[in-house]
Amino acid sequence: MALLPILEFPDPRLRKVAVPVTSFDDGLRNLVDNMFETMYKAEGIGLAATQVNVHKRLLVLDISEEKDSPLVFVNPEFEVIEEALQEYQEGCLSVPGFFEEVSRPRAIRVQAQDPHGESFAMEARDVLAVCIQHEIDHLNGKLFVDYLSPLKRQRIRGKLEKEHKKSA
Ligand code: QAP
Ligand code: CO
Repeated sequence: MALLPILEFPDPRLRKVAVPVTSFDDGLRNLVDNMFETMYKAEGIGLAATQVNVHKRLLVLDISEEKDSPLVFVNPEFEVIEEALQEYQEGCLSVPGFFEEVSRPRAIRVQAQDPHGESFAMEARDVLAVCIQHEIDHLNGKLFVDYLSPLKRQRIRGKLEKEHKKSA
């Protein structure tokens, strides 16, 4: 297994739209393992392939306290089943150090494939629904900071650019 570098906002590669996964092979399963290792090490609850500069439609997450409930979604699609919005304080491994309230539909139905190409569907609500919507946004080149005011987004961008210059 290997740790993968995580792209950070405002890296333009985070804006790429990921393409569907078509081969369900050992390469894909190795990528999934590396994404989990990277996510757990960074103490994240979700990671999309886009964030590790792989522009394919897959994401991993684990919202459990014990970090023993890994979930993989390949080629995920969702529909809203409860329009009511919930506010949640979101963060992102690609926007380190910043957490802001974002509103999203409270419950969704997700269809996806597993790493072997088997299709499944599930309903998700609360934090799980937030996390899945946040990660699918990444696959479409979208970040949680896009839901904030331009002023807030610009401040976050400025602070992260400064950090990046320091460590460059
Ligand atoms: C997306 O985010 C998410 O800034 C996953 O310093 C977030 O795992 C979905 C993290 C909230 C639902 C609710 C961020 C760790 C992790 C940071 C993450 C940080 C350390 C973010
Ligand atoms: Co994120």
